[in-house]
Amino acid sequence: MVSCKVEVPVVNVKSREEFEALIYCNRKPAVIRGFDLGPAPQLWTADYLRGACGDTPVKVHVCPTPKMDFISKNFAYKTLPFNQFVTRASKAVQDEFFFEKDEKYYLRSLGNNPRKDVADFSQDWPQLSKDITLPHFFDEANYFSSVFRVSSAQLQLWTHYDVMDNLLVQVVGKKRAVLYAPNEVHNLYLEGDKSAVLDIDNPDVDKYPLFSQAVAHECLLQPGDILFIPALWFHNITSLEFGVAINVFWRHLHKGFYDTKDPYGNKDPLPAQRAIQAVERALKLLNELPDTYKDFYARRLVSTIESNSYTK
Ligand SMILES: O=C(O)CCC(=O)C(=O)O
Repeated sequence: MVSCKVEVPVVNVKSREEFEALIYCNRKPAVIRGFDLGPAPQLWTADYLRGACGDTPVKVHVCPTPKMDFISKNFAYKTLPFNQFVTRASKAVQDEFFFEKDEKYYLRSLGNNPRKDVADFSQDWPQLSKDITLPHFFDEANYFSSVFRVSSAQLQLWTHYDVMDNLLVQVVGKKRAVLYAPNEVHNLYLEGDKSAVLDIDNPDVDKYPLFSQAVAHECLLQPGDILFIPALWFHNITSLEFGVAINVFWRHLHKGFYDTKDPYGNKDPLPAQRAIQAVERALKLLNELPDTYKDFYARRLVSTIESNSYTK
């Protein structure tokens, strides 16, 4: 089976009203082009970033290979002064390194107290936030977080979903984004919120035979572009160049559905968490039975779920 690709549409949007009418109502990814972000895309060179933020310590992911994997955790967290981190992330070969000369670096900003606080770009990075107008195409009461991301060229972030709507504002550098619709979940070999298929362009077909059936929605983000990633859409992101981005997350569901202890904003809605736990308990119970019974009742459960109207 040859995998199928769809291009993510590029839409000219300048206001919340246009976003709602042309994009949000479809609940599908779209690239927004033409929104005025202010001077940041021109201003934020590596030099400027170093000068503006100095040696503030930042905790970053350091990965010996370009494909960063949260399942096998093939990276380490290291703390570096921001200016040194930017120097390393903006070049391909390092003089000083942790693992390999061509290791990759990635910053995903956290709140002041990473266990409790969510990332808020304008509060946490005031030296930079004056340079950019972020799109707030939603009611302020639903705002959740804004995350600052800086990446080495070639770094590829594992395929995952988030539970909130998200505008990924690509400020510096080109980026490739590949997205899969929520109803592809059975083709993606999930472990939690992450797909086990790391190499999406050259997947191991023996291990992941269904993966090629997943329709990939693909786009190439230019500096200044904004990608709308609806909640539950899987995304795999590759920085093609040294990249700086900010994403803005907001709640799409009623506040009461979200886990209040979730500084990253990626915990499943509370009813879904309970449903997942109930299935895990059911599987443990089936383990008490001999294999043939276990197999029969597991299939019966699958057939109950499949015959349920939700999955139609
Ligand atoms: O662009 C990136 O570095 C990652 C974006 C991402 O994973 C997200 O928006 O959830």
